[in-house]
Formats: sequence, structure tokens, C-alpha cells
Amino acid sequence: MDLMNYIGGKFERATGGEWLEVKEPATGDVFARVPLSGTPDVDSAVRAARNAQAAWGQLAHSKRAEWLDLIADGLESRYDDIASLESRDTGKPISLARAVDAQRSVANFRFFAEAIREHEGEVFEMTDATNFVSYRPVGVGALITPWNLPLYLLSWKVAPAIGMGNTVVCKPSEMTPMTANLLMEVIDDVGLPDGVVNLVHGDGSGAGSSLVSHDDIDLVSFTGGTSTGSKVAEVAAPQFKKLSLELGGKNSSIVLDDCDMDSTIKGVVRSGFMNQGQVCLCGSRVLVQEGVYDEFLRRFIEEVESMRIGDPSDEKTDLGALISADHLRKVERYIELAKEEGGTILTGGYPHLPEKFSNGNWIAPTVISGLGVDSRCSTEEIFGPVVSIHRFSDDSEAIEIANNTRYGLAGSVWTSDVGRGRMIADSIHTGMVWINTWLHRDLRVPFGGVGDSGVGREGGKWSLGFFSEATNVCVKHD
Ligand code: TXE
Repeated sequence: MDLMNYIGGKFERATGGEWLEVKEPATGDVFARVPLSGTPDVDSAVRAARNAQAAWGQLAHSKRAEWLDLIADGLESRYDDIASLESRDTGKPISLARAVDAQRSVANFRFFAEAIREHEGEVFEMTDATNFVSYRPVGVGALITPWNLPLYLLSWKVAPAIGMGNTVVCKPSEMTPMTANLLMEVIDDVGLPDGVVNLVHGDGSGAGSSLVSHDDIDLVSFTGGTSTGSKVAEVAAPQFKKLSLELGGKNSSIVLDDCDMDSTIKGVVRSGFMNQGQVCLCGSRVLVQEGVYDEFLRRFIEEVESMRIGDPSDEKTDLGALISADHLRKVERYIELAKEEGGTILTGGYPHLPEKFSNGNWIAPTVISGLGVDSRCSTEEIFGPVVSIHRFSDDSEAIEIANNTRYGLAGSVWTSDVGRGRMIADSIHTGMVWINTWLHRDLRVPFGGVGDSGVGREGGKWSLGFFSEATNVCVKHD
């Protein structure tokens, strides 16, 4: 499959005529190619977006909301395509791609259609004047997305960005282009005005950096790694582009001695290993209160080892392949480092799979005990199916451990005493905390983190605010 860029309503190759191969994580086979785009392609995409922005920005909110609903309808009609393409492209199990990626991609467009319809400015009265606050489009936005939740995150940005009157140039990860391409097909099918949404395939140092640095880009919404996020910020900040950075995480799952053990085991395993641990919100550090440590650990290992690893297209599969051979090597290096740091591998290794998967990126879910809470493996983002487990004595020690990383994205607390859980949640320096659940998402709430987890919030009204310029007109009473 040769995918194309989508610029000004047309599918086209890169002007340089070069291609990047796309591999299937489960088998290592090349199954598609994307254009290796460069500055000329980015230029024409930004120009198409700029040409479309004035008219699009003047449409009524209700009209733009209608377009979002049309796109949602189009995605819904291709629900199973999204699930199977996403599963094949990322290596994640089909059940996850259906329940999370496909479901959320439709929900994102529907949610923001409603949010845009209801959104209006504020009026602030003074004794002798009235202030009218309105939310104008920012202009042309660059939306740069990673490989772990490709359409889930791309739709999360496109919907509010165009809903608030901006036009956009999308740059999906070169490793997972398939569902971004499907979104362009849906957008083309519904007849969205040319240039409102454009897409340029390519790598980070080529198309990615040329898009971020383009002087006619007003806004950058980036989700990806922390080190890449700082490169993006270095380029965008001096040009005063509006910037949102959703980066990495090193999140703690805190298990208190009064937790309901059955639901906690299931929740903490899901949090640690969903999508092979390749979600920025994953609970990769499990902190267990000493009174329940032994019982928890025994049952946790049992549950981890019961997960089925293998063919992502099999409905019964719980864990698929990692995104790439390079990423697998990065995860393996961390497991080697863990041993050097004094850790004990309690479970892990490699799954035994049929021959067709022998060139895929496979590793078994790995649990490591005995690491210091300040060790590199316990404080750096590994972004694979690797969890370190630590015991703690009291709540203040759990809080101290949870706060001892440079990240600050999310966390979870498992307890039967919600007041105790709230106290801990309020003491953890992150953007989000779940109590007795994980990745339970209301699209109205803010999403984002602090420290090395990034800058800004998206989600609900925070997305509407980020993708607009709040403007005030003050009218003096005569
Ligand atoms: O992300 P990158 P990668 C973490 C995880 C992972 C690490 C790197 O630790 O190992 O990030 O993953 C584009 N200017 N997360 O390599 O490199 C790139 O083409 C502009 C956490 O996938 O950050 C892709 O489209 N763009 C994260 C996007 O940025 C650039 C999810 C992300 O690529 C660029 C994924 C540049 N200089 C990885 N360099 C999360 N928070 O969910 C790259 N890109």
C-alpha cells in the first residue's frame, strides 16, 4: 500500500518522490509505504491551510459542528477498518484497537461537535461599560502525533482545532500512518472544504521539524516523547507559536493496605501493561503498602503471567508486539540496566510464538523487584511492558516515592477509604490521578501533566481555549 499526502483536498506523492517503509510490528514485514515529505510538501500544505482559514474561521459554530458530526459518522461507518488497521499498524490486540482506539476516535469528533455548539463567549458588566469576550481562531495549526494511539490522539487534536475555526496540517508518526490516512479518506468523502485539514507524511527531522519551524504556522499541538518535545519547544517558542506539549510519564500505582484486592490486581495489571505498556499514562511503578505486599505480589505475578501474548488479530490476545525493533531494543536495554541496578526479574522473558511472528518485536510482560526508588529504571520512562514494584510503610512515604521523578502526568490510588485516597491524590504532583480505577475518561476534564510530562492542558474546555484566542471588546456606555 502506497499512502499519499493529503494537501488542499488532493492525495499526492511527496515532491521528492522518496518513500519510507512501514513495518507490521507483529511480523516485521513491510506492508506499506509513506511519502518521505520535505519542506516543499510542508510549504504547500501550510499554504493550502492558510488559503482555507479565513472562510472556515467565519463559519458559524453550528456549521462547523455539523462538519465534525459528518466526520464522526464517516469514521463510525468504518469502525472495523479503524480497529483492524490500527491493530496491524501498531501491533496492539484487535480487542484493544476496537474498544479504545476506534471508539475514542468517533467519540472525540462527537464530543467536540457538541462542545463547539454549546460554546459561547462571556459578557462582563461594569457600571459604565460592557465587556464582550469572544474566542477567535488562532489560524493555522500543526498537529504532530505519536505511534502509540495514532487515531485516538490525532482525532483528539483535529476535532477541537477545526471546530474552533483553525485549519491544520497533520504530521502523524511515520511508524503508524494507516488510520491517519483513513481519516483523510473520510474527510475527503464528506467533502470538507479543501485545505481545512491537510496531512503530510514523513519523519521527525524532515517534515516534522520543517512544519514546526514554518513561519506561517501559528500553533503547535505535539504529543510524543519528552526529548522530542523539548526540540519542538526550542523551535516554536522563539517564534511565539501557541504550544501544547503532551509528553512522557512515569506514573505510580499506589496500593494501600485497605484496598479491595481482587479489583486492585486487575486494575494495576491493566494500568501497567495496556498496549504493551506503551501509553504515557501507564502505571509503570507499583508501590505496595508493606502489610499487603506479599499477598499482592503473589497474585499480581499470577495475573501478569495469565495474559495471552501473540497474534494481534486474535480476539483472545491480551498483549501484542512492541512498535519497532529499535523500541524493543530500548526496552531490553532497560531490563539489562535493572539487573545492574540490583533488580530481580520476577517474571518476563520472551513468548513462544508461531514461525510467522519470528521477526516481530516481542517481549513478555516483565516485573522487577528490588530496585531502589531512585534507580534509573524506576524513574525514567521505559514505555514498554515493564513494571517495577516497591514496598512502602506509610502514606507519606508513598507520596514521596511517587513524586521522586521528573515526570508529572498521572497516577492511581487503590484503597477502600476514599478520603485517604483523596489526601494522597492531592499530594501527588501530576495532572491527573485515578482512585480505584485507571484510564476512566470523561472528555470534559483537563488532560496533561507537569515537569517532563509537558506543558498545557487539552480536553474539554481546555482544548477550546488552547485552539482559540480569547479576545475582549469593551464598550463604554454613553
Ligand atoms: O516519539 P517522538 P517516538 C515516548 C516514549 C517513546 C519516546 C519516543 O518514551 O520511546 O517518546 O517515541 C515527530 N520536530 N512517547 O519516537 O520521537 C515524529 O515523527 C517535529 C510518549 O514515537 O516524540 C512523530 O510524529 N516533530 C508519547 C512525533 O513527533 C518531530 C507517545 C512523536 O515522535 C520531531 C509516544 C521534531 N524534531 C512516545 N522529531 C506519549 N506521551 O504518549 C520527531 N517528531
